[in-house]
Amino acid sequence: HERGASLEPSHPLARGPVASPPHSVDAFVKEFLRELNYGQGVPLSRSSLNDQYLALARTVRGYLTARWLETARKRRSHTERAVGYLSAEYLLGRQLDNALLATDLTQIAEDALHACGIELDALRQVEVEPGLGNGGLGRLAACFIDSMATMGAPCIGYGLRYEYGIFKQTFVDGRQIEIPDNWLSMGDPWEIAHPEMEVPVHFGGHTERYVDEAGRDRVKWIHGWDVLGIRYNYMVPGYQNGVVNTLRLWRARATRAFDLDIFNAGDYAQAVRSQTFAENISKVLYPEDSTPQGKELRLQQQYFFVACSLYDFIKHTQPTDFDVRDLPERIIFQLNDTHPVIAIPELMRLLVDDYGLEWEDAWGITRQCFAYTCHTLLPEALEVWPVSLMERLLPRHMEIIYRINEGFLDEVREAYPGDELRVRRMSIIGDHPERSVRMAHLATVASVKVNGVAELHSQLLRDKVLNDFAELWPDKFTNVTNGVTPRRFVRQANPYLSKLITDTIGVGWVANLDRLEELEVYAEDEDFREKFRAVKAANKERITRVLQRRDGIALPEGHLLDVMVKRLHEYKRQSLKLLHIVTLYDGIISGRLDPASVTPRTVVFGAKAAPGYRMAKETIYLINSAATVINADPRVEGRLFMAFPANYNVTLAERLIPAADLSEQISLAGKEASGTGNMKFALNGALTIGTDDGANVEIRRLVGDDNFFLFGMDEPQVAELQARGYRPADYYETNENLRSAINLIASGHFTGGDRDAAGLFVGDLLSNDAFLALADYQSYMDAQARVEAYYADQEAWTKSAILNVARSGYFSSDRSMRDYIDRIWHVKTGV
Ligand code: B1H
Repeated sequence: HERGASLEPSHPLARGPVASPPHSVDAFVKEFLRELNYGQGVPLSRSSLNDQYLALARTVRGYLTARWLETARKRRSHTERAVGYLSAEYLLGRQLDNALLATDLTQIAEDALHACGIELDALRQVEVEPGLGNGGLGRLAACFIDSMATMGAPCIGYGLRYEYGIFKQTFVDGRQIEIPDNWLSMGDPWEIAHPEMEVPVHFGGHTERYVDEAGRDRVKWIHGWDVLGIRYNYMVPGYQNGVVNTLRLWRARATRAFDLDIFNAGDYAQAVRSQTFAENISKVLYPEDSTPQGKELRLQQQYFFVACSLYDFIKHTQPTDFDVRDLPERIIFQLNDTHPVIAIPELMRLLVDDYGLEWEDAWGITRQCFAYTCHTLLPEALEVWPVSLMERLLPRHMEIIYRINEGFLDEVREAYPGDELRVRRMSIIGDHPERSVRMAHLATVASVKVNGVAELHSQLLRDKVLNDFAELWPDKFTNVTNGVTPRRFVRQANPYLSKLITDTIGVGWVANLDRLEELEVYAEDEDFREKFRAVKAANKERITRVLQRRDGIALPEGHLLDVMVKRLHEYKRQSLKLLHIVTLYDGIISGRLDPASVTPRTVVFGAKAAPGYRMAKETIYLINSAATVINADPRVEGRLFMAFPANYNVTLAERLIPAADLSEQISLAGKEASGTGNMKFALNGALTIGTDDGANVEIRRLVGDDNFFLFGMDEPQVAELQARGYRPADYYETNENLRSAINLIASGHFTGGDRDAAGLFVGDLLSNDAFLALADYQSYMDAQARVEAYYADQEAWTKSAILNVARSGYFSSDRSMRDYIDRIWHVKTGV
């Protein structure tokens, strides 16, 4: 206990970083026990599983922190351009395994825990996954930041630290019930809070004009109310490369000034209530996927996180003498859909009002700092905000948007003199049904590049949704096909397949997925095929254990495993999948189909419905009802089985996808922007049955027609049928199997005799069917018959499965990031 010399700020130890603890079992045990004893405050002998998990997570976090500090130090020493990924969602999934893999500590941790009498696997189960996203869009953001770290590219992810993530789904009598996801209740060992780093964010009020000392006309925003943004850092480790990037999520806290006024007025209760009001901003993730709800709180969330992020980037990551005119050399903000698009007027406001730049100069800078990714084609999914709401909540931003629009419409009029219809179509302000801001137009006008997320999607964006803009600025539009991280979705999720691949071609594929090509020749190798089948079988055993423990579901053995997991949405057509199963079942019980001729098949569904989406919830209820009846019917002779485990999430995906034989990607052509589940299945050796939609098009082209079950209309055929006038009843009347299946559902057979319970579903199919399920029904049934025939030849099936793996390296999110870097961001890697 001697007194050491005090450290000068310039001393190497003060400048950090401190070296990582050594990679040895002994060192790990020591660190772990230190976290348990002095962090959790318990001795090993009295520690709970949660204590042990938290101590383990903090131990691993320690190893990451050393690399994180080092990465940050290196980044500060140069001025390379970085990517600021702005996303309202990050669907991260569990962190522990990913962190262990990135630091190559899995074996050491296992041995170290073993020495303490603890099983690593038991601690893995304790982790609650952070579900800060809805589906594909949020998961994509998580894959992208993983890839950026693995490529050593400078990237900060910015988003919201929701106190409640995507709801937990349970079923009561087959109906979805939502339970709040209180994911932070046991403490989150992965976050590093910085309550002292407060960013003020303003709302409401009005604007005033004034003349500054230099005699220039300026605008002042007199704020109505404020909140504070509190910084939470998460580490994003690259795969065994020493790089750890940052994900920075914001939590809202009431300002002190805000409630002090009220305290002083003597109303304590009101003061506490207003605190709650401010803190509501980061309270909960909106559970709508693909269909924004236009709620005021949602706009507050969007502006809140974007304002914090821009401020943080300029004030906290750049040197104090930083000149905002250099922003385009330092940052490119990627807008993950329109949710963060309010960042555009916010940057204009900072440059013009706070930094005193001239409008034209500020606009010149802003136009270089953003790029926009569109994730949809559904017209109802394009975000708009009523002008009245914008004026009330963000009056200065509304003025700025008007001015941006004026300049833009001048440009349009100059390019197309006299074409006022076009001007109206392209305007950032729409008039119907009420005056509102079209966020996709604002994003397109201000961005360097606009991209879709798969080839077909980008083409439809150019040709349809944003056609006027593509005509005006053809070079602005580009495609970047989505990808998924092979670290989480192959290496971690499928250890058996990973071992087989590594034993065969070496370990390089994990960070260079193109190397899977080297597996191609092994499709012809009988011994390899045998091993590949053994991997699938082992994964099926694993998912059987998982579903037994998690849901009490007993999967039958030896079935074709047919999986449809994704958000419940009409355009994705879970209804069509249900019609397929009911047709088989109906055939069996009516004697038209010999059960012995049906390929034994288990269909697994996973899907959450937005809480307010009636049709989606009815579909869930019908699937559950059909499962109960079909699974219990002895006439089926065990050849059909349906499972619908509740609460499909990243953790379940990691267990389920590696076991699948057949991947259902059956959206109506032209509706699914890309899909990313489709890629995860192909990479894990499932064959796809799918339409020519989203990234399915590219999957089929790469894996080959012989290894993909294509069905249904393509997009031009869909457009043509809709133009002709689609009548679902025509298909019902002329297709006997279809009619019989629908009649069986309508009769109440699955709903305990209650015809009304199936009424909404059946009524809509027969009279509306907006996504043409009936039109694609026969084609889908035929394709399923081809699946059955092909599955009977296990050697052929296995060959195709291997070729799916070997030819899907393109779908690594590392490749997506490479494309963004080359075509849009132009940032350096390996730093
Ligand atoms: C996708 C969304 C989405 N597209 C609004 N759009 C949301 C829209 O909370 N909201 O209001 C949330 C999500 N999500 C998906 O993005 C596409 O449907 C998929 O096809 C695509 O693969 C994925 C990633 O690009």
